[in-house]
Amino acid sequence: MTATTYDHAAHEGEPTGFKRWLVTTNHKDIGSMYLLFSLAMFLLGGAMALVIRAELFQPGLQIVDPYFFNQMTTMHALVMIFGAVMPAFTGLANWMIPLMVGAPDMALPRMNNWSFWLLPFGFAVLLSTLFMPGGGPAGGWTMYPPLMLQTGTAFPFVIFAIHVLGISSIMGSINVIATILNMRAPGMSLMKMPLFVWTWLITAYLMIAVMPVLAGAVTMLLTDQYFGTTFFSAAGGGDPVLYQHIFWFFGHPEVYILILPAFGIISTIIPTFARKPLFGYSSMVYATASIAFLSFIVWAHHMFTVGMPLAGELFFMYSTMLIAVPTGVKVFNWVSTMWRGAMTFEAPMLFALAFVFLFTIGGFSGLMLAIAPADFQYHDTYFVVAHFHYVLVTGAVFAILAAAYYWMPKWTGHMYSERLAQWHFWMSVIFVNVLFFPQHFLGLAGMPRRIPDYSVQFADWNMVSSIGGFGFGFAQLIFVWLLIKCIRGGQQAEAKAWEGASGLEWDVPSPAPHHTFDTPPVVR
Ligand code: HEM
Ligand SMILES: [Cu+2]
Repeated sequence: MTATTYDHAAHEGEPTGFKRWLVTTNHKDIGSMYLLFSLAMFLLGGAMALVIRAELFQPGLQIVDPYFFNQMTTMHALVMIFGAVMPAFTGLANWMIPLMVGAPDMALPRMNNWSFWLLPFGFAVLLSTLFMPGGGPAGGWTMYPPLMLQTGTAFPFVIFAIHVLGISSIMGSINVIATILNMRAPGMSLMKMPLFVWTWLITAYLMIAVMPVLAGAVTMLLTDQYFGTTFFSAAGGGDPVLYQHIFWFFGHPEVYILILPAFGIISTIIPTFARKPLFGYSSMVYATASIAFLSFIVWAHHMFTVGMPLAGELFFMYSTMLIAVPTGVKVFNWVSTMWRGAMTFEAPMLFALAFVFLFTIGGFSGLMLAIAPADFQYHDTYFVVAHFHYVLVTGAVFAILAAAYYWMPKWTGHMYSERLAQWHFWMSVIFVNVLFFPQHFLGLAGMPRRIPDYSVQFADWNMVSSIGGFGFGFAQLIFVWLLIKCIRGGQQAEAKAWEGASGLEWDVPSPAPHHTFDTPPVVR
């Protein structure tokens, strides 16, 4: 290695304009790109959801052709999962993990650049399929055969896009693990790491374990379609249920990939605004690890109705219920942290509190779905849709919004407008319940999911749900407006923007300079 002197402030000779962003290896630049990309995908996926809710406003077929409706349900899920929630977490990881562990950057900065830039490419391919002959994929985000094999020209492009997105996730995860394990400041032992770092470490291992399984599943679809294999075709000795097993062996850990970093965020924010240290730090770490382990042995709760042997139904039912134990530990710890705390209710705390209440509702409906005989009733109804939107929207998305408010002063150097943020929160929390709570009733009454038309007895709650959908969508525009305002100016943020905050990220100025911790801080 040669020693180089490097002018940190001026960046002489470095590209400017678009090229600067194209070639950047700085974790803060890359973090910002991930976050903005995620916001763009959140708005696009939201627009797709509004197409769905507009069509479902009334019974009958009014606005879109049913085939396009199916493309919207499929693409909405793929865009939200792979484009909005996962990149938002990776953006937060990029920005915050080096700051939280006292590292100058991510361990593998060039790979970091590559992980990000694969994303817009993968999504360009995926979204372009909507304009291909036969349209985009329409068989649901789970891509079950034989239905998925009816996709037109789009078929191989969708599979290629999934591979690209998977590679991006795996590279991002390798980077997170390498950074956490090798770049911690002296004194920062594993059990002193902030919980956001812990939850991400565990998430990264989950991702490396299961993204290849998804890649395998979709590659088998590809060879079934074009190369004469019959993995999933009974006519050739295969079995379509095999696909479901492989997909959900990926799919269930995936839903925890979408929630564990959120747990880390909530465990960071609640202590700050309750002005008390987190209750039960080490039990939080062990609970996260237990959830990650259990997530590998519950997958068939998504397929209780395929005709498994009774022993299988029981195994997957009880193992799924077991997840409620570590999850309960977490909720208990969050509540105990607040107990007798000196709480204030700025936007990050409001979103975190809403998370604790509403994510728990999603956990309870999950437990209902885990009861195998009951799931025969609920499976593939709107009850499932209500369940996963509580855990994903009021869970994952609310945590991401909480994190955005919490660290926005660190990113931009300005305090956001608390007045707009309160509007955003209250509009969001009201409308999101108007949107998703009635879907429980629809599901229990038997309304199937993924349909463009429905029987008239479902009309009232669908209308309510659609009104909630448009309200929630509109509320997010407040956030966009607030964000633009905060980037452009506003009250100067202090290094430690929140009175009760702790952690190394609050030791560096706001906005965080381009390079931080060139000399590692020492953690006692
Ligand atoms: C408290 C723990 C949880 C339990 C017991 C649970 C249980 C279940 C069960 C049994 C199903 C299958 C329902 C059916 O199709 O009939 C399901 C579906 C689903 N869950 Fe959960 N769940 C839990 C937490 C979560 C979390 C944390 C997430 C994501 C952040 C999540 C996301 C989903 C999704 C996306 C589906 C639907 C997948 C699909 O069919 O498209 N769940 N859950
Ligand atoms: Cu699951």
